[in-house]
Amino acid sequence: MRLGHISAPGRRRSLAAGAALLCFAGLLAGCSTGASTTADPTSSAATGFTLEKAKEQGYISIAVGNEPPYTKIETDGSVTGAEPDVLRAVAKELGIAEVKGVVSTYDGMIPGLAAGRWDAIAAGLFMKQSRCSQVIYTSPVIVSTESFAVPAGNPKSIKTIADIVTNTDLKIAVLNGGFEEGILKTAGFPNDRKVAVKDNQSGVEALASNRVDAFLLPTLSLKDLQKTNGGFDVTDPIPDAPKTGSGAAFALTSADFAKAYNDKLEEFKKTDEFAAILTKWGFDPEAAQGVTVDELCQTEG
Ligand code: 6CS
Repeated sequence: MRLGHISAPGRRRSLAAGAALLCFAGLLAGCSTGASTTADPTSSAATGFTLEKAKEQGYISIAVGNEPPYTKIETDGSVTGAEPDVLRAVAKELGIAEVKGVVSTYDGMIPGLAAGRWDAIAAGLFMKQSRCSQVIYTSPVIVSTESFAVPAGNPKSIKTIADIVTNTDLKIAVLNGGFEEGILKTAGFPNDRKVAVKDNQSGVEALASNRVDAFLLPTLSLKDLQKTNGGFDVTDPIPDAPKTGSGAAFALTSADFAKAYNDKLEEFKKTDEFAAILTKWGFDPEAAQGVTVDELCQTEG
């Protein structure tokens, strides 16, 4: 669900009530958000995350992938990266002092939100149809690109999604349950040439050991991995990959908080501080301007 569909207060409450009823009904028979989880009755998922809860606990907990520059857990345990830093600034505007990061796989983030393991997702969880139906996405913070990690010199000239579909000798690594796995599925890429890996280091290692011909991941994430893993090149952004856009995501039962957060975010996106955060982490702050959740939620998968 996206905030653009929440308009008049009466409609918003009816949407929130509807979502809560939907989710509560789902919880009785396995949560309706599509996750087979049962939320702790006292958790945010069961009752919805609220500003009152945030102020009562003194923080907002967020699921992150620990994949710089989108998200990063620092050595002292603090959470940074483009998305958490934006959320921290907006949460401060709401009077919430602290942000706590919980590392999760991308495919575990929405079920974990439904189960109340965290209050929100701020991870670069790219918007697409199946995700947009299970959470409330706020205004896009990041719009970025995808690339291939390839052996030095790109000997098989892998540059586009069409290249890997038509060259039937190629094997491609993607994160299990990640956005890129959906890109392959939408493109009709055969599963017997896909290698699903559990984390980014495994993807880089699969490439280094010649088990795959390329590793598909966001451009800036691959460039960050190059700092600690030499021996591969990062292709230019893939021209025929879908636009990757992300923003914070909240449980369907948290419509009121999501609306309050999004109103502050829309203002924050106009500030120099927003631009400074995006630029610090290597993103183009202009890329998200003018892009809507509705547009990004059209992405198949
Ligand atoms: O949204 C996702 O699933 C993808 N997002 C990022 C920031 N990295 C890889 C992941 O597959």
